[in-house]
Amino acid sequence: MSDPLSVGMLGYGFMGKAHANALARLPMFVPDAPAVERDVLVGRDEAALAEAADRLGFARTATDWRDVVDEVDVFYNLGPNHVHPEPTIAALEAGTAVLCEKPMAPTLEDAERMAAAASDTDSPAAVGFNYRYVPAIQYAKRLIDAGELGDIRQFRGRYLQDWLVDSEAPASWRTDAERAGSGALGDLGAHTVDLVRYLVGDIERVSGQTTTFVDERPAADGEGSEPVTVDDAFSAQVRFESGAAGTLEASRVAVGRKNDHTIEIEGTEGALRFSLERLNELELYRPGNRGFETVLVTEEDDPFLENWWPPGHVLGWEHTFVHENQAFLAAVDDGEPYAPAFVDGLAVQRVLDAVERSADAGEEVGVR
Ligand code: SOE
Repeated sequence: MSDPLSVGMLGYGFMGKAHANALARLPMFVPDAPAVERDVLVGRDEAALAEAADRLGFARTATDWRDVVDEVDVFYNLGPNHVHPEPTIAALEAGTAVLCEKPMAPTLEDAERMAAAASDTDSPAAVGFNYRYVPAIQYAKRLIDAGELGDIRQFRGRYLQDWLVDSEAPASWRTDAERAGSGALGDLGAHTVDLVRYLVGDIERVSGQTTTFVDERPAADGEGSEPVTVDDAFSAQVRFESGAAGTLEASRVAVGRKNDHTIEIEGTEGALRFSLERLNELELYRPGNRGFETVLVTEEDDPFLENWWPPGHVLGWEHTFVHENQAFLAAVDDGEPYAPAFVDGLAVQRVLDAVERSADAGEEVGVR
C-alpha cells in the first residue's frame, strides 16, 4: 500500500467544497481509489480558513501557497482565474501534480505559460472540466466513437444561468476583466468548448459576439459601485476542422435558467441531446424512430455507475467531481496521462481568445 497522496488546496469556496466532498467520498465508493490525505488548505483570511479547514476535513492551513506547492503531492488551484498562473507554474516547477479549475487563466498568454510549465514536467496537470465526467456524456462519447451517429455535421451548445440578471447583484472578480479575463464566455463557455472538443473535435474558425447588459454593479463591500468589464453573454458561430458547423452561446443573465448546459449533436445516422438539468438522461434519435427517445443512463454497466446505486437511482452534479477526482488521482498515482490536461485547457483558451478577437473585429477569425 503506497503512502497516501498529500493534497494542498488553494480556495475553499464553491469549488473547494465540490472537490473536498469528492475526496471525502472516494474511499467509500471507489474501492481501488488512491489513498488521499487532505493535508493543507490555503487561503488569506485566517479565521475563515480555520473554519473551512475543519468543515472540509483538512489537517492544517497555510496563508501562503509558496509554503505549500513543493510540500504536497497534488496541488488544487481553485482560486479566482487571475490566481491560476503563478501558484500553478510554481507547483509544476516543483514537480507537483496540479488540478487547476477552469478556465485555465484570464488570458491566452497566461494559459500558454501554464501549458509550457506542464510540458516541462511529467506530473499530471489537469483542468477541472468536470462535465466530461457525467455518465450520459461518456455514454454519448461511446456512441459517437462507435459511429452510431455517423459523420457529425452540426453542434449546438449553450450554457445559461441567471444569477446576474438583477442589476443590483454585486460585482465580484467574475465581473472584472483584470481578474476573470471574460464573463460568461470563460466561466461557462469554457465548459461547452471543452465538451465539443471532446465529442466533436477542434474548432477552426469563429464568428463571435459578446454583450454586457449591466455595465456597473454595487461593490461587494457595499461601498459604491464597480464597472463591469466582462461579457454578460456571448454567442458564436463556429466551423470545425472536420467541416462540421455549430453554434455556441452562454449567458449569466438568461432569466429563468439556473444551470442549463445543453448540447445537441446531429450526424448522418442519428442525433443526441443532453441537458445538465436532466443529467441522468440522454435523448437519442435514430433513423426510423418516430422521434427522440429518452435513455436513462443509470445501468450498472453505464460509465461510472458500478460505483453507485442500482438502475434508476439517479446521480447528481456532485458525482461528476468524484469521477473526475478518481480519474485524476489514479493518473497521479500510476504516473499515467490524464485528460482533460493543460493541452486541452490551452486549446479551449485559444477558442475563447478567438471569440473575443472576432467580437472586437466584427468579423470571422481563425483560432490561433
Ligand atoms: C458559474 O456560476 C459556475 O459556478 C461555473 O463557474 C462552474 O464552472 C459551473 O460548473 C457552474 O457554474
